[in-house]
Parts: sequence; C-alpha cells; structure tokens
Amino acid sequence: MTEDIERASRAELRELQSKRLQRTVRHAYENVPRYREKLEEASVSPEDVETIDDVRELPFTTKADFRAEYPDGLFAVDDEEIRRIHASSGTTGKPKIVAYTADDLEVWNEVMARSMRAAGIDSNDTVQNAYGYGLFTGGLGFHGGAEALGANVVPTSSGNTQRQIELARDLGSDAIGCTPSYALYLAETAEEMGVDPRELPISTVLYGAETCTEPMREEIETRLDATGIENYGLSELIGPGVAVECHEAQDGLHIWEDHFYPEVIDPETGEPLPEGEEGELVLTSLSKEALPVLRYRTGDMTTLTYEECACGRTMARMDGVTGRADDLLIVRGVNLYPSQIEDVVLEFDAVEPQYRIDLHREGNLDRLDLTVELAEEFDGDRDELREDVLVRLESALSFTPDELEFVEYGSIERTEVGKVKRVYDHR
Ligand code: DLL
Repeated sequence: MTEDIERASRAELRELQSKRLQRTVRHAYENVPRYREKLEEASVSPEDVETIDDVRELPFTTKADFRAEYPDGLFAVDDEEIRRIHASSGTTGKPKIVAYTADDLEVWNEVMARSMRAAGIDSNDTVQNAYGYGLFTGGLGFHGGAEALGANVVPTSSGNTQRQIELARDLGSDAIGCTPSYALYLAETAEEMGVDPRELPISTVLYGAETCTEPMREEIETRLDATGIENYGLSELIGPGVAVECHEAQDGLHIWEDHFYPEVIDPETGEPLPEGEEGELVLTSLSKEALPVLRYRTGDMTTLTYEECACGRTMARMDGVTGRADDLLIVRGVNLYPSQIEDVVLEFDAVEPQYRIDLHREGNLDRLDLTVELAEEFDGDRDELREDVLVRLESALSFTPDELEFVEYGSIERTEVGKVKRVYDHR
C-alpha cells in the first residue's frame, strides 16, 4: 500500500486529499478554539470544504499562532492521547512545541521509511543517525523511519565526530543522516585523522535541515564518494519526512502529498502562484491528529512541479529551499538569499565550502561583508581570485559585497551540533 500511493494517479490522490482535508478542517474547528475563531472570521465552516481546492479558502496559520498559543493551545486532542512532544530548533524566543498521538508517530515512521527507501536505502543497510537526539525532530524522526524500514540503525546522535568516523568504518555504515555542513565536517575530520573519507563505507548521505546548494552537494558527494540525497521537513508539520529526493533522478524533492498538501504563494500578497514560480511554501497537514495545521506559512522559499518524475512517483516535487523569507538580504536595492551567494562562490575550486556573511549598518546604508575560506592547497594570487569572484558575483547576481576577504583554510568555525550559521546580523 505505502509504495502504491507513491505512484497513484493524480485523480486518486486528489480524492484522498479531499477526504482528508475535510476531516482535518472539522477536527481543527471542533477541537482548537483558535482555529475555530480564524475559520469563523474567514466565514468558512467545515461543511464548505468539499474538495482539496477549497484549501485556498482557509486562513493561513503562522509562527505567530504558535507563539500566541504556546505551549499547547494548538493541540487538538486530550493529554492522555499524546505520546510524544518535540520542539522546533529556533534559537530565539520560545520554541514551537509540537505533539504526536500514537497514530501520528506511525505516520511519521512511515513517511520517514518511505523517504529512506526513495533515497535508495533498504532493510539490509546500516544507517548511522548523526542528527541530534532530543527535542529536535531530526534524531528520533530518522530513528523511527530506519526501524520501520527494517534497517539497522546506529544512534550516534550529533557531535563526537572522531567517534562517528571510527564507528562508520568499523560497523560498515551504508548511509548517514546529518546536516549538509556536518557531512563536510565529517570529511574534513576524517582527513585530519588520516582516514580517506572516500574509503568510508558510506554510500548515501541523507542530508537536510539546512539549505544546501548544488555546488555544496557536489562537494559532499566528491569528498565522501557517496550519493547526496536531500530531505526536507519541519517540526510544525511533523519533522523530517515531509519531502525527499529520489535516488533515481535526484531532481527535486517528492512531497508526501497524501499527508502534507503543498502550495506556493507570493509572500507579499498571499496569493497562490502557478507551478514553477518561486514563492513561500505553505503546507496543510492531512492526517495529523495531535496538531493539525491549516495552510502553515513555512517561510521557506521554493518552487513546485507536478511533472511526473523519471522514478515514476507522481507526487509533486519541490526544489531545494533557496532560503527562508526572513533570510532575504536587501543590499543596495538588490534582493538576494545567502544561498545565491554560496552558489556562485563555490563554483571556484580555489575556495572551501566555508563562508560567512556579516551585515552592518553604516548611516542609512546596509553593508555586507563576505568572508570565504581558501582551499588548503591554494597558492595562487589572492587579488586575482578576488577580482574573478567579484566579476562573477556581479554578472550572476548584479551584486558585489562591500568587502570580500579570504581567510586561511580552517579559520571559519565549524558547526558540530545543530544547524550551521552563515549570516551574522550586527545591525
Ligand atoms: O529541521 C526537520 C529536519 C530534520 C529536516 C532533519 C530534515 C532533516 P526544524 O528544526 O523545525 O525541523 O526546522 C525546520 O529547517 O522550515 C527550513 O527552514 C529548514 N530546513 C529543513 N530541511 C531543509 C532543507 C527540521 N532540506 C526548518 N533545506 C525549515 C533547507 C531546510 N532548509
């Protein structure tokens, strides 16, 4: 069943989504006062929801709703039905608390097992799970998925990098789950230990939780001699397991649309955008019990396509996330995301995939300083390199940083636990 649904016709999928949307809206309306108020304000009652297209009539849910209802005001079931709590990994303010019933956990395990299967992992594989265990959804989300798949899971959690490498080698880990920045750190640490990272048994890196550009993926794949498969998810919807690339095509992330209904909207106007146009991803949960979410504004910028994939899966695909709407930089009238800078800079072999962006305010103007690490073997002319990078940034993005500094290999701090930070806003 679970594999059939991945290749169901769009008509079958629509029917299932329509039924599940009806149930979700009714459940939210009846059990969450805030949803009831918002639906009434928008003059929508559960009976108005007939097909999945009616999702567009629903009001958005935002991070502000989570904040206002902290910790459990959005929960739609009684305490005794809740089996697990997690929290989002936000660094400022109160975390978003999320809850799961027994059925929610089962769905989560299933979508994670599906994601791993799509990544080319099977029940004979050993999966090393270097996502952090704890309130963060990465650790236990991957763990449950690997178990449901029947794989052997090694719960290393994050950090302790030398031991991760020894264990990967000694236990023959076929796959590793971790953030993209950590995958690179792992390769670097192996080299420092005198272990050739390409000789490690890892053949799949299931990376996610952070933005990863194409040149960054290539670095991961080359340095570890492995296939890099991106996965996407967020605590508010379930955790990891919302979308994943298939190993057959590695061409966009299949969204598990029987559980999470995607739209892309113009972040300014809130209007849905046509297929292929970039905007903010909005997700509606279609089966969640403990915490149903209606049209959640993820803040993540991406595009959607409904073209059938070479792998035969029929579910919509999203592009890798360009960045969060909040990360948009506006520098002298040019709008851009840090990932666009990464995309250009990492084209150069002379640099490492390690950089930082510092934002300052000077008078009324914003100032952006870019610091990039040089490759270990670099012995060329820095001024020439600077000129080349600046010309390339200008032609690709119509943008140049106020300052571009190159620093020695190893001088930008690595992130061993949690999500990497690339932008430092001093304004
Ligand atoms: O990061 C869930 C997760 C764990 C996904 C492990 C993948 C792997 P949160 O801590 O709630 O949940 O953070 C969610 O992280 O809204 C995105 O901004 C970002 N994010 C997640 N996956 C990707 C990705 C987990 N593949 C927030 N690319 C999301 C870019 C991502 N950003």
